[in-house]
Amino acid sequence: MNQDDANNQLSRAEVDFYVVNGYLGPYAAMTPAEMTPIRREIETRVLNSAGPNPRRPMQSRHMDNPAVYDLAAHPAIIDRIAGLLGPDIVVWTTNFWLKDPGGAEIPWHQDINFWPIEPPVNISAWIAIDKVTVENSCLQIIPGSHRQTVQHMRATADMAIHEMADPQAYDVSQAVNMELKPGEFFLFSERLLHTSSKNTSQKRRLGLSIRVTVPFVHIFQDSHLHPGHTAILAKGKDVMGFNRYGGRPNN
Ligand SMILES: O=C(O)CCC(=O)C(=O)O
Repeated sequence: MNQDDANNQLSRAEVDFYVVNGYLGPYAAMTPAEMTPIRREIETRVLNSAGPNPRRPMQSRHMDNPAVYDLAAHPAIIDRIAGLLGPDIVVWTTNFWLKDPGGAEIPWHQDINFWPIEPPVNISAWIAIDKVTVENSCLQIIPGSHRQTVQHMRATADMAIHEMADPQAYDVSQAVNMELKPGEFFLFSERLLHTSSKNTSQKRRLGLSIRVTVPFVHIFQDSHLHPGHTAILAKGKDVMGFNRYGGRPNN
């Protein structure tokens, strides 16, 4: 085992922490200096161009951009998730979260309320492309909230997504801010309650969510994903054959 492999192995205490709290991290996949050219590539070749999903330009850019593919398949992320989900690992989609100054609030929600996967098994890695602080709307999470499924209801018109968790179902005084340097990420469960406030600063906030599951999960191509969508078999093998995989794009 080389040093990197050893660093990406989760300890028993880290696994226990994830089980109890539904999140883990932050960890560094790379330094802020290493993230600088990747950020430039994303600014010039991803944010200003159409992606594979005609309705969601920020989604599944691992399919058309090699730098995004490399982030999604990064061993610092995938090997740690393998420490929780086992040796066969699928990145089923990716999504950029761009919040310019003035960008709208993402209300408290559990991701699984929105997703086309069955059974509902997922760990997300949210990796910071920009420096992300309370000032420019870092994610907030509620540790332990992944242990129950919460009812969702219609969100208000000023929010960036159409449904939100029932406000009676959680206690915001328990919220933790996930401030990250460029290249840092944290992991969280498909049921962990999370939010990000309106960006009232003058600083852009850009991050990438990498959605990770296992081969026995069906990825349905409903209205969330476009026809022709492909996932990444990031580690191990798929003996089930339900899902479609693509390789690293070469443009
Ligand atoms: O970046 C954000 O503000 C929201 C991210 C999010 O909801 C997610 O990654 O599931």
